[in-house]
Amino acid sequence: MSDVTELIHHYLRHNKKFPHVFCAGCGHGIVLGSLIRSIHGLGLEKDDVCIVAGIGCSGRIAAYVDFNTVHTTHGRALTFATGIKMANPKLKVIAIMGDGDAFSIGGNHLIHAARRNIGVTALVLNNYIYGMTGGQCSATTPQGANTQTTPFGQMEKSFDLVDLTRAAGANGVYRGSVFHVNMLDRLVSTAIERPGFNLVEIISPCHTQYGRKNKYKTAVDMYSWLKHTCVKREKYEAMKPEDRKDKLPIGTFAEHDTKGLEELYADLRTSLCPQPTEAVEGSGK
Ligand SMILES: Cc1ncc(C[n+]2csc(CCOP(=O)(O)OP(=O)(O)O)c2C)c(N)n1
Ligand code: SF4
Repeated sequence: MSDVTELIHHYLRHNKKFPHVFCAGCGHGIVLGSLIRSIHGLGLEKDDVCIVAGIGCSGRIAAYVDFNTVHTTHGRALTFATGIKMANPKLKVIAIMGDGDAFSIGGNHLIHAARRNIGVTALVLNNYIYGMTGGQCSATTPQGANTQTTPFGQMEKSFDLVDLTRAAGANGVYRGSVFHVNMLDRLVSTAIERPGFNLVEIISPCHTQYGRKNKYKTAVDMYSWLKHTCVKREKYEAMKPEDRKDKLPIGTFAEHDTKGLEELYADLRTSLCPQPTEAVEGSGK
């Protein structure tokens, strides 16, 4: 059995939940592979991990992997993830969300999860659109882009997920792309390993709903765009401002070692009650 087949058999609910729903060429399948390789590479046991997802094509990933999994409601993955982490801090809790899920309907939960620095890894699969429901615009749809709900071009400005999450106080902020898979594996592994709230924005193209309305008719067109648009952060910062136009930096944007909320909470409990009181035999207590 090849290494890849072994991983598939070990980590996927391959005999229950497949065939998958992703369109051929969708970036979300590449993220699924990266997630599995990262968890495997970190040597985590399946029961050490809890995957929490919202609703969307991206959210289907939770159904396919054989960890503890919770497929929650649209926009609320981080609320469930926060509760799970506070109840069982030993779990590696990973929330998987689309841009609509995380930054449109779920935007409020996202900024507060970052502010609280709760020990959750957030993987945001940004395809600039609501993929599952037919291609409505989201909070990350670029200005001028055509969508089902902006047939004359998006007029609103879009969020920069890296800037927003960094400003909200997350410990770790990263951006990767599904075209740059080795780097993506490294970023996802780092975000899982580190303390506090760590977010990876993953540019994961949807040619079906976004690309075909915006001059990228095929998946290949979208991957070619990723190849030419994404540049490593260090290289991007060394570029002249006029050369940065239409480029997207990828890599590490923030990395702090602050304790996560669940660790601060455990410290507080210890300080309030240094030695657990033992029940006195026969006292009924
Ligand atoms: C409360 C609620 N509102 C709206 C919906 C409908 N809905 C399901 S998925 C989705 C958008 C998904 O887009 P995104 O999160 O970007 O993920 P993608 O499908 O692009 O991966 C919407 C609006 C819902 N299920 N629940
Ligand atoms: S609609 Fe878009 S996001 Fe959904 S599976 Fe197809 S390509 Fe992927």
